[in-house]
Amino acid sequence: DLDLKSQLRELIPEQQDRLKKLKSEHGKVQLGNITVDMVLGGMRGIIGMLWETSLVDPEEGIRFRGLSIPECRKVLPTAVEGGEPLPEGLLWLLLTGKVPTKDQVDALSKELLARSTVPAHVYKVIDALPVTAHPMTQFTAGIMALQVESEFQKAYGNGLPKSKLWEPTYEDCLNLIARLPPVASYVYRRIFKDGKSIEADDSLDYAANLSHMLGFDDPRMLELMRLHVTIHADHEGGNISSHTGHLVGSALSDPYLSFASSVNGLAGPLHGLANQEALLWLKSIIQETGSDVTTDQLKDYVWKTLKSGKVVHGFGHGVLRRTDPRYLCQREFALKYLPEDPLFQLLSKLYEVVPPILTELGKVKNPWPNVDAHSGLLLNHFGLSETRYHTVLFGVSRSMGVGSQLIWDRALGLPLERPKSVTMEWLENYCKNK
Ligand code: FAM
Repeated sequence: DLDLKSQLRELIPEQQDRLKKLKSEHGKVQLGNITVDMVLGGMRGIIGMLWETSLVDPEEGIRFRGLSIPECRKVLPTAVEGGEPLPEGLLWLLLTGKVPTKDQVDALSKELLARSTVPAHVYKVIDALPVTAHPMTQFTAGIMALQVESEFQKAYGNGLPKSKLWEPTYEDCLNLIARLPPVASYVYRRIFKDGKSIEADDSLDYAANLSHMLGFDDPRMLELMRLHVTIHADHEGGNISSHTGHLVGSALSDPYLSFASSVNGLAGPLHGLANQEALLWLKSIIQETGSDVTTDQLKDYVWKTLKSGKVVHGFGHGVLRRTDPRYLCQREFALKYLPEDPLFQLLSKLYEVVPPILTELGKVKNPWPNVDAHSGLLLNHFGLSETRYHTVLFGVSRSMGVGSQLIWDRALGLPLERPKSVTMEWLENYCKNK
């Protein structure tokens, strides 16, 4: 069957039963102890959320519905033989837990294209901002403007029963995912290309069209965009953008409101904006030292960065304890398509230099590089050199992860999220009595 929504309709009842059984049979099973450190430490390590679409293992990294990144690159349908996966295939996998056929992926590409018309007022909202506004600000403004067409909000207002809320959530999420490439490319062309937008090409898949509308038609760039949109889609539920989308959605805010919140979280430098910061940092090294930088010069530069109170963006992680497989697959891509690129060569040297220094600091739990160390230089290589724009593309991709889980949140009838907070006084008194 080529229709994603009817596949979901079949899957949902069995997953609802599974959740009911889990609750009734194991609801009282303990999942570990919460320490004061965890409460003071940004809830690190507290299991507190159901997230069906992906799971991060600290050593192996992300698995989308059980499949690692190398596995996804093997089994998901591609546009080019032996090439990068089509992100539509990942979306199908996230939603159904099943690897789609090429025909199913092609049908979904067409469906997304058919849903991609952006109402004119959205562009007016973006145009009302100064062209100097950060691309992420222009992007979220566009998402908020898309919200006007939310089917969820209408259906909720009309009293649609809770058990059916997943349907307008599905409609909103697919429309949102479909409309982000034109909105994102509008922002890019408005800021950097004198506002001359490019129409979608009906013959192209989702990521290729995104690249095309940005103004990049090199087949290698189309492959890069397919890889980029695939690997940035989801990273289990606790990262800031995914968690925020899920949290806001739990108030039954519609998917546009929920996802706009995700994107605002993504715009923080410790999260998605790290890709911008990481590339600016690489460029600053070349500017100061030239491209023939020695290992000692690099070590000095890293220490200088740390001593000035900054973090080394693109390194470290809240959950991962090894090199991010999203970094590694981008490294593979670079070795295949741009081994001579000076920024890539610089990053390869930093891959040797930074981890021992971060380890020497003594407090960094993971000294290895994450996804954001690598993504910017790849885009830069093919001409998308406007670093401040890069996080917008992360945002386009993240809509697939946040959207898939939002659909399941409503299908499973997950409740309002409301963890308990306490004051220092409360903790002091509690610990005194222990
Ligand atoms: N450079 C310098 N210091 C670092 C560091 C880095 N790359 N990574 C961690 N630390 C410090 C951290 O600031 C903290 O110091 P204080 O106790 O003085 O505040 C200490 O080491 C312990 O931190 P941690 O437990 O190892 O990490 P957290 O779980 O608190 O934070 C990150 C995780 C990602 C925020 C952190 O590693 C970081 O700031 N990295 C640089 C920014 C970055 O690349 N973010 C992108 C993460 C990503 F994959 C994504 O979300 N897209």
